[in-house]
Amino acid sequence: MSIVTIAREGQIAIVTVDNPPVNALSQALRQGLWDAVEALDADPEVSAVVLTCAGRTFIAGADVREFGRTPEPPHLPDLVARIEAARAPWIAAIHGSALGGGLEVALGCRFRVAVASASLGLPEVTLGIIPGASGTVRTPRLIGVPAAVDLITSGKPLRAEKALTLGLIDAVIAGDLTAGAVAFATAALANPLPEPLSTRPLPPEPDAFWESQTAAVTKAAKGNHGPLRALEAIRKATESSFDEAMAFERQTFLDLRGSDQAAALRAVFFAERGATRPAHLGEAKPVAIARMAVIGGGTMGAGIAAALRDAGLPVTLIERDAEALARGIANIRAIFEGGVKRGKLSEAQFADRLAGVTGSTDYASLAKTDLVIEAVFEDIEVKRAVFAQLGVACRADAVLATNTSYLDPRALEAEIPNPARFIGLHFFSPANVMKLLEIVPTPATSPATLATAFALAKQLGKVPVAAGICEGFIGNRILKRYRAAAEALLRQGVAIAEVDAAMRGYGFAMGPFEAQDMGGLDIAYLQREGARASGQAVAETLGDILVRAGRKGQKTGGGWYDYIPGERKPQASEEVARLLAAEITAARTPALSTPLSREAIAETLVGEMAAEGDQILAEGIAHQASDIDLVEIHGYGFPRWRGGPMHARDRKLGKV
Ligand code: 3H9
Repeated sequence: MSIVTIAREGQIAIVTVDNPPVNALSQALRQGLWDAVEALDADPEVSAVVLTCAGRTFIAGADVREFGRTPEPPHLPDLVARIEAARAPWIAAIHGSALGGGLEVALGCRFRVAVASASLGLPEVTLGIIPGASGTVRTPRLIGVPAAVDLITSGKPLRAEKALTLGLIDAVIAGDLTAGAVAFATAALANPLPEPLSTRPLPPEPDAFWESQTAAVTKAAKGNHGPLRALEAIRKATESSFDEAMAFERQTFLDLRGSDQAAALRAVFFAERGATRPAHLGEAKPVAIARMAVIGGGTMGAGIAAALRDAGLPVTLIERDAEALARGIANIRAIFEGGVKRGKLSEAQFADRLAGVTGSTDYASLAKTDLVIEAVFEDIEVKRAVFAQLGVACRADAVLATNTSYLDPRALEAEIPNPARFIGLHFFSPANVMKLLEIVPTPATSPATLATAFALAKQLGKVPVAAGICEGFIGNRILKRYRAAAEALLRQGVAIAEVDAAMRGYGFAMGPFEAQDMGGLDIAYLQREGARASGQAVAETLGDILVRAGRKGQKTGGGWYDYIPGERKPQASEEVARLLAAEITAARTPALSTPLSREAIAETLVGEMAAEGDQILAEGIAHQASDIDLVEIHGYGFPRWRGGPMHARDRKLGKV
């Protein structure tokens, strides 16, 4: 069947695109649409054309899989211009998403209508590029420069109502979209047609506008170069002719398409889409989950409960006594209150979130629960006791999960009958915000339980990654190596602040030492001490010296840095220099003969992360390199536009 078909309703032609899964603008689709314009132009009976799409969405954009190849005609900018120049006006009828090239096709149409649930946007900057088919040139002519700047440089889609307010669409259609669009077209034909966007004027903005926008966009982009280049293209559109602006946009688009950032962001795009249904799941089907419970209402448990409620799942919180339960419920409430304060939740949504939380101190209340997530104190005996109780209280087929970040989950499954339904679900704090979910099956975990964990992740909007069992799973194991490598640099004479500045320069929000100061040095210290107490040989770290001197981070007024009370700005610490002097000058590691550049520091540390990743892959702890990249990006603040440590290293080596 053809991917573009034409039907007629009186004088109105209906062009339907059917190119699953998301009607992306492959060469074949561009050609199909081009041919449709030509055919309809040649038909004098046609007075308007409704462009609609089959399946779950309108055109979701250019076909990203074609970005690695030489572009083939008809090129998208030409197609958009061809639609705009068509003899009879085209009307885009939008459902699902009109994104990137999809919205640009709609901008070539004389009118745009959409159902209320539709979203419209130009997300190109999230792929390291800019709109390449007139997005930066036609959009400001339609909705004005400030709104176009917001839409294009943020890459965030808008819902139909907002799009209507801005003038991006002409009507929101209730009921059947095609019928509504045909009715809209019939009514529109009774009036003079609006001018095509390419011939509408676009007055320039003052320099001060561009200066303030440049500052704001640079700050928000955090190293991603797409938004700033998009801003330049929009400015060009206001200061030169339509054709000159189109040429500038096209050139910028083509330059960026082959850039390292675009390659990285594309790799992450596909890795994320593959993550929710990885090949290793095979044909296994998830079990249905309706009733959920969380054990433990501390920071982690409350965050998990909030994440479940955000996804609309009812949750029971279990605590050991009434007082702890009240604290746990208060923790959950505080998360939702924060949502209201930041304008993310309405009062009604707040009430609904809380209404779906039930508290109990009695495990017997879990008799009908389908999935339980344990999030109590990270102590094997405490957790064992919880699973012993869950084993008695829950149905034999209820999925039982632990949120442990370091402990061996096999030690916990021994407590329950039928360990096939046991699994590790490692959330990251704050669990209602962080996207990463490490899913840790044991050898006993059944395929259905594993599939259920992935289905839950999708429902929660998380990025799931399967991890094998080892200390720290994927993420914390790499973190340990990263921190050790950062300490090794200090021993070679690199300054603490220099390492942090290098990693900020690379794109992290914080360097390894300032991040430890914020989170507290004592957690990792206690883990090392625990391992030492159990007879393991754990090397002494520089962090151990600081914790023993009472320097646990910001909360104790100092860690790797000093802090002025009430402030978060790190200050170089003479005490730290004194405490570490002996270690650093002990010349266990030869000092560097020439200082390392910040680029070299970052490359060293990212190389160490990737080397640990190689080891993790070799041991079968991760299924694929892109999973490791997703862990780092979504759990540890690795800059997305670098693609993760594995991608960044491989790109440097010319392998990807
Ligand atoms: C652009 O348009 C540039 C132009 O300005 C200039 C050109 C000159 N291409 O996300 P899902 C696949 S840049 C190819 O799970 P959902 C995806 O890999 C583009 N494939 O579905 C997956 O494949 P598989 C601007 C694509 O319902 C399947 O479709 N557009 C593309 O949760 C389902 O995807 C964007 O950035 C694509 N463009 O969400 C939009 N998009 O099944 C990107 C998706 O084999 N797309 N696939 O794994 C999205 O945001 C979401 O896919 C969407 C649907 C919201 C549309």
